[in-house]
Amino acid sequence: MPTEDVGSRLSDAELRERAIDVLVGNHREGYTVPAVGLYPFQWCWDSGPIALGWAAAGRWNDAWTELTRLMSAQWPSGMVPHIVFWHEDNSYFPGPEIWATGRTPPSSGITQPPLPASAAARLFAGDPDRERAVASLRSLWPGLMAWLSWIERARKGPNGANVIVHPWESGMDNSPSWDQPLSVVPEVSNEHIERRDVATVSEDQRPSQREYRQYLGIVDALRAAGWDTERQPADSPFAVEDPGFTAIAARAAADLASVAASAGLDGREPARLAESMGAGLEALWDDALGWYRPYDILGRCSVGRATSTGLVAIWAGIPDAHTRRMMERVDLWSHSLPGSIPTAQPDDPSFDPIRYWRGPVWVLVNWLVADGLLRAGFTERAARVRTGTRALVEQGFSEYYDPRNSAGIGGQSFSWSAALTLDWLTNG
Ligand code: 9WN
Repeated sequence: MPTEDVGSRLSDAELRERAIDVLVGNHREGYTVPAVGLYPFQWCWDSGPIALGWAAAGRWNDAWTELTRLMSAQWPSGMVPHIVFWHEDNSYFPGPEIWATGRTPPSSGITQPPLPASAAARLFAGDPDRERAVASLRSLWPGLMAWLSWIERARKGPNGANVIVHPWESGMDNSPSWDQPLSVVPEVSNEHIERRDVATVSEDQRPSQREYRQYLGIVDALRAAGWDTERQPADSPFAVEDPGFTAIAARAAADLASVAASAGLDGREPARLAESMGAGLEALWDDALGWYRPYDILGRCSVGRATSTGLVAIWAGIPDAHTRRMMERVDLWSHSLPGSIPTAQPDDPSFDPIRYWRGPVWVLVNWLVADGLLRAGFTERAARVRTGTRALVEQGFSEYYDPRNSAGIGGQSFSWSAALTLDWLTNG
């Protein structure tokens, strides 16, 4: 992200200062909220990028603490919840009383992609204090491994890819990829739901009311089944093998395997998991479409078109031919949509340039794709994604951006947009 990029208005130092201000503003005791007001708790996969942001800011203790705090909410099965309700705050719905998981600390009862495991490996490799690095990784290791083993054990689908039991588990909540499996999900039984998100963000940028009622319908079903994290794919009316989740799990396992030996740990089990999850991911490749597609277990078919959940497979390390085919399609999109990578296919009827995961550009998706491209040697393409992302974040660290005009929309002062900018500014 060099300063001389065409269209750059802010210097690296100014951008850096602004990004640190966002993280500082969102920092709580030992963890960082994604956005004040909109998301007032600790979110699972957000903690990964946020930890990298603290490290890039030179605040290594905060970086490690972000991860240890999250992992301290892990369930006995190994599942790491997608939200940890560290304190009371009624500005978010559904809160702990709806989840009613009976856990201390109160948490949701579903997970999110295990990006924090990759963050732990990155912190370990970069921390200048080697003693702290070894001690921190060694103390996180059993929990991280238990999480990945639980994913392999309790969330392996018929194709060998990883199963999500709620769209929230993908992190890409209202992606058009979930439309078909969600179409048969019953809505929540009670009449009234108290959405708070629309108090902060315009309704046309958020999931629809019907989707929300179905999200809560799934929560109802899982709660009624007693939050048994060993059998959620059977308990949920929504069970889908997700390429994005699988890619992040496979890369997490590979990242842990790659640092194990230097911390005196055994890398054989994470290496085995990486191979198994990577094979599951490849099983989701759709050669006719030229994209990775989710598989709906209940409907017994592949679903969705070209969306971000298939594209982030690049982060895992995939065959070059698959990367090339997906990026050729992305190139076509960028003729009409200059604001970098939209999260859904622009010529699909489901595309909506401002509605959350149905079109807008997200910094995390760009970061995952750019990193995967760089590691696979697609240097020029990776640089293009970064340059496009810089132009966006210079306007402010929004939750997402309209790909037609690059306007920052959704929540503002959003943690991972700031954190990943810091990571790019610091680590190139
Ligand atoms: C539900 C916190 C989270 C992200 C998700 C994003 C959004 C929550 C919501 O915010 O989801 O988990 O209430 O919409 O979709 O990726 O982790 O930033």
